[in-house]
Amino acid sequence: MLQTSISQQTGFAHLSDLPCLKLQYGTASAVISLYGAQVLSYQPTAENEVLWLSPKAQWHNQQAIRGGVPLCWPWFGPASATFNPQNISLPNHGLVRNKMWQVSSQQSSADSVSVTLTLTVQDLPHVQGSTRLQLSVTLNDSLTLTLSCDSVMPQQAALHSYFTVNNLDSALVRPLPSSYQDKVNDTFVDDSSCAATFKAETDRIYHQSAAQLWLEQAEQLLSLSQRGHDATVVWNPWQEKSSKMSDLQLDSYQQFVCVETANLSIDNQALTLSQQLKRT
Ligand code: TA6
Repeated sequence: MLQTSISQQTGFAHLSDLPCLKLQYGTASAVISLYGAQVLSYQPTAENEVLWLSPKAQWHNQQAIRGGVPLCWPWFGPASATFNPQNISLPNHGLVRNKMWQVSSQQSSADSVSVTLTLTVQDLPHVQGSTRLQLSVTLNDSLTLTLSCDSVMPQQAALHSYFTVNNLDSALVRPLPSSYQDKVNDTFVDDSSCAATFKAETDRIYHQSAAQLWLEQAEQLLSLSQRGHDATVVWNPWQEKSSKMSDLQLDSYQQFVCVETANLSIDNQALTLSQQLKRT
């Protein structure tokens, strides 16, 4: 009989006082921090970690945890005027990475284990009243994260996933569109390779990306399926940026790449954004 469980645990890695949930489905496991509703670990089999957590990640003082799958909502990057009509000081990547979420439901079956976390936000800078955001996480032979908000309003979102890489030089993300927005050089680039490699600071938005992507490395392949997106963001800070980030070590850039499932439209819309991860 397949062993399945959902259990509360205090602490993960060096974050020893962090309230978490642990999901187990046979040999697969995942750990989710209630702070930020942030998946911090996904192991399809024991000791086979898919996600990357900075050894210098912190969760006190309202800091967002560096690693796992941070949730960016209701805006991505700096808040544009749509989200900041009063032009006040607002954090990068929205308001929910440093909030304590509630567990609203959980279920275990022979098919999967899943949990739903919920956060109610009062008075967003651009929308008065209360808005409810949900993250559902389902574990079986893959891990699926779904971020949803039923409110029809301007909202962006991203599942800002940090993936462990064993050899950055061989890491490759494809298939990607043949052009991208280069945020490092503030320009648009045509790239017939339709792939992202990591040879320098990389910060790219690929608009209208495909539903099925692959993160390829020398000896392993990760399937990344996405739904409800209109873009994929690919990021690696490289050495200089890493050196300026207090929650990264100098060599951290060599250990991860971010491949982010995003919805960057600012139209009035409800949100359902999913990323499914599977080692193949
Ligand atoms: O997704 C890429 C990016 O927008 C980069 O520009 C960089 O800012 C990164 O996210 C990390 O942002 P954070 O606010 O988590 O430091």
